[in-house]
Amino acid sequence: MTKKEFMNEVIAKNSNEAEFLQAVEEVIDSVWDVYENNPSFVEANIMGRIVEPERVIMFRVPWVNDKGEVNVNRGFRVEFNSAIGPYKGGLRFHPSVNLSILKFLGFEQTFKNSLTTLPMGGGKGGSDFDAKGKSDGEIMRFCQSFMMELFRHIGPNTDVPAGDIGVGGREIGFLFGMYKKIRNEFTGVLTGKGRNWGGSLVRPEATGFGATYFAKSMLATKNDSFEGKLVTLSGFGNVTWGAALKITELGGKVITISGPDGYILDEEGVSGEKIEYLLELRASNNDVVAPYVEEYPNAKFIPGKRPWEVKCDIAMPCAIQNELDEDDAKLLANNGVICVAEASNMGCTPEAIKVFFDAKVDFAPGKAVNAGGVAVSGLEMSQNSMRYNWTAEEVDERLKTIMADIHSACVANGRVDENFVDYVKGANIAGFLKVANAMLDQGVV
Ligand code: 2IT
Repeated sequence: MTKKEFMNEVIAKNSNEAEFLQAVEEVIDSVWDVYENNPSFVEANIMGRIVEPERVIMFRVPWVNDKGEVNVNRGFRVEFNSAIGPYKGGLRFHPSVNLSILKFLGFEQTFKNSLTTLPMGGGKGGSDFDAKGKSDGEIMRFCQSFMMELFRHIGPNTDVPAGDIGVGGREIGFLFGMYKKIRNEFTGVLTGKGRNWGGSLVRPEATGFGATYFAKSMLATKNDSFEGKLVTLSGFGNVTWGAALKITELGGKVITISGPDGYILDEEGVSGEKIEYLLELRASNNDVVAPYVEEYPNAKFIPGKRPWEVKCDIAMPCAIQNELDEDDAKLLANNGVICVAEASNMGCTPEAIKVFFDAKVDFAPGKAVNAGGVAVSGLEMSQNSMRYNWTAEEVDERLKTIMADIHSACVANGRVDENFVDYVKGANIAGFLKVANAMLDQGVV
């Protein structure tokens, strides 16, 4: 079967799942040669099996709002691949959530988790629940109802969810409390827990810190660094927060953040207390960044636009899939960007990635750049198993080593020439090989 024939079959089977097909196509493009040149992979139909989730669970989530009205949302858990460890991946609560989005995320997670070097399979879940304008009590009742079904499908050796968009420390607390009550078990069934009840130090910062360490390695291949660089970030949640902290520490200046309402341009730099203010913005449950300029009047709010029109040296999308398209990529390239490190999952469209590739701008994909989040989730699982906590320094050192190893794996599998690395290809091949070989060892399951 040719690559094209294979892809056509996947399209026919999943024709209404645009995001999932986008994620599959990227991986197939990168790994097909490696796959075809390994007859045992082809004989075991690894590719046919790897694009099919092992299990998809979809369920009703009923809950009562503060007015006493009965609401219903849709809940999901996509258990994509358990070849190298228990299913592992976040829960996303966002009105855009559907099966296509969770399948793309679960598929990506499988290769990302493989890259971390830790024993974790791939999964993803969530709900189309919209937290905007909801009270804490409503969020708690929703999380409890969600767990009343999810609990029967997960466990510390089976499937270990964590947070993603719309699911942070507060939601993990409500979910964990209900799991513990139903099972009568205190286990490491979720990661991203609070530090007093089994959480790992540095987990909140891990995705943003890890993405910055990865970008630092990309820059280092050109004997460059963050020192004195202008950096544009999108988003204003957990990933943006962690990235802003670490970039500022490394001497870079973060000049933008963004929300669904537009972006903030702060030429003085989003630093110091302004970074902590992001947490306040997020906690307000309004999903807007405009209030930043009321707090810091020297900054500008540009409504309805994305931050990629701002001239910068380094750009790091930190919000959501397909948040940076072909036109955005052209603006960045024409403005002289040298490095684009995707911290969101599939933040750039395929057309945008092609623009970076053609302009020889260093670009690395989310599954490599943002793997620090799930890596520290893996370290949280290790600490829970040991019934022991590492210090922040110990966790951060391990995170640095993991991100450096992922960067090396991308370079080893993606080097094009002396001056250019195809990080997309490198990440996909390195992530794929480990999972494919494990599937081969375990027979047709
Ligand atoms: O996209 C991701 O890697 C996450 N949302 C984190 C998953 C995890 O299990 O920590």
